[in-house]
Amino acid sequence: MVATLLSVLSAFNRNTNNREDMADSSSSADPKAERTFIAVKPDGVQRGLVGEIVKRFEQRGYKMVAGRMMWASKEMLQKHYADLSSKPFFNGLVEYMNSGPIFAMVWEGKNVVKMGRMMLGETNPTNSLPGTIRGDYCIDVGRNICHGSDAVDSANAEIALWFGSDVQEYTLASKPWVYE
Ligand code: DAT
Ligand code: MG
Repeated sequence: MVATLLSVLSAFNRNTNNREDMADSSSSADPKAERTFIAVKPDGVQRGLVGEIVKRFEQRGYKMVAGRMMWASKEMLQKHYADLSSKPFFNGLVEYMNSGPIFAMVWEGKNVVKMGRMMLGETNPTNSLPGTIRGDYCIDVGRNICHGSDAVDSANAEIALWFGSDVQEYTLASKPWVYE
């Protein structure tokens, strides 16, 4: 009985601990492997909404391939928001984003850039429908609790800026139950 249990356990370890077994070899050519950069902003972190935002992406079926609490420097944030540098709200935006730690993530899955934006809601929470993250949890545009990349190219640039290549390649056990 004990021997049987041990052999089952060791087979389980072989199957779950081998990184090559877990790697998704098809990922680079796979449309399901699109990635986006999502961040819970300092107000979202302070308001205890990290878990809620993670939960929504997990529940949808997306796969988190990177996630880290970071307190970004102003230089980093100026790079991240470089295309907004001429806007009157730019300095305030950088101050706000630098006011505390953020929870930065990379999520992977089919159409995740576009779907991630839909899940976040509109930039101005006033225009965000209930059911979206911003529509459910915030009011002012300058406290809109989350960031999501707006296109595949910007997503790839943001992932490189925030995580470099420190992104995990693995297959989620639920994959065949999420994708047909
Ligand atoms: P998004 O975050 O939806 O991609 P964005 O890239 O245009 O929107 O702007 C980045 C952030 O800057 C946004 O999340 C909140 C802030 N912001 C945008 N427009 C603003 C405005 N008119 N006044 C104040 N802050 C603004
Ligand atoms: Mg944007």
